[in-house]
Amino acid sequence: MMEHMRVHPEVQEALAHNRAVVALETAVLTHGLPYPANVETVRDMAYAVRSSGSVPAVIGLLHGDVVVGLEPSEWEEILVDAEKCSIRDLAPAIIHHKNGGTTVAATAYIAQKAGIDVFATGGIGGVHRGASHTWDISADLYAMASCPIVIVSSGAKSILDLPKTMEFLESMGIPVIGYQTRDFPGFYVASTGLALPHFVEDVHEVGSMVRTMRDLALPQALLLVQPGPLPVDPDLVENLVRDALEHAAAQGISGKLLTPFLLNYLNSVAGDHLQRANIALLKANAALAGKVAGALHG
Ligand code: PSU
Ligand code: MN
Repeated sequence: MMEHMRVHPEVQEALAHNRAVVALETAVLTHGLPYPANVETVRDMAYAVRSSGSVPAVIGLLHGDVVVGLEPSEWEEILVDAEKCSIRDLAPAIIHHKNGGTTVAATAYIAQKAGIDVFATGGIGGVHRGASHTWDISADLYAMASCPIVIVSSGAKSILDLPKTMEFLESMGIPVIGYQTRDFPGFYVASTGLALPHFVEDVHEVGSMVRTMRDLALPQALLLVQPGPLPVDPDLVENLVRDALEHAAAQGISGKLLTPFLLNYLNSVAGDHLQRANIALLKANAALAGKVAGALHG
């Protein structure tokens, strides 16, 4: 156990008895959804994990403590005001006693250190459009190369350069596995037209793959992807993304602020429509992650 890490007793108990636990990310909520919709969403995600027979562990930083399994009474405090914490932000945020929403990179790292092997999120970070000039490539991709954990997501948003993101995943040796799909989903969009190299039909197959990766001592995460249940029209999304990117460029937004800026822009101009799709896929991914954890620990 690390000095700066606090694990919820229920999560500790489940891990000690080899029962199914699912980590839930918080940057997607602190920086991807407005308050108070983010509080309702984390509650629904935790409920979805429990309904599929697993214990939820919401991960984030509270006053500089890395918390694995935030209490419902603590959700509000983080979701109303927190910094976005990727891996490089962890130590600075801890020593300055900050609240933090942890990204896919930071959550995968923390969860895996705590002994959790399944994690649910919305979309992963990836290679940004224009990366050949900006070098903006999410730390999520590097973290996935060295954190052996199952990450359940709906692919990546079309704010990114998705073909380059897929290439990068391949270079890093990260298996991208379609859950009952053969196409890489694009978050709001059910299919990006990018073919997946591998797919599975049920969670038992995922369990077998994970056990095989362990047997081979592979260090990578397994990225399991499924389309969201409320897909949005691809042309609509593409137009909004182009708009959002133009606004970001005009305002000189870059670095860690870029992803939240684009997400907020999409949420604010498209209104309910995209937000409903976003929330629906987060719940669906939490439910699937609960089943995957059950297959690994049942
Ligand atoms: N992509 C999404 N939704 C999100 C994020 C990315 O479609 O909410 C969030 C996640 O928390 C992800 C992070 O880990 O942004 C990646 O940020 P960056 O690109 O700055 O690494
Ligand atoms: Mn970035």
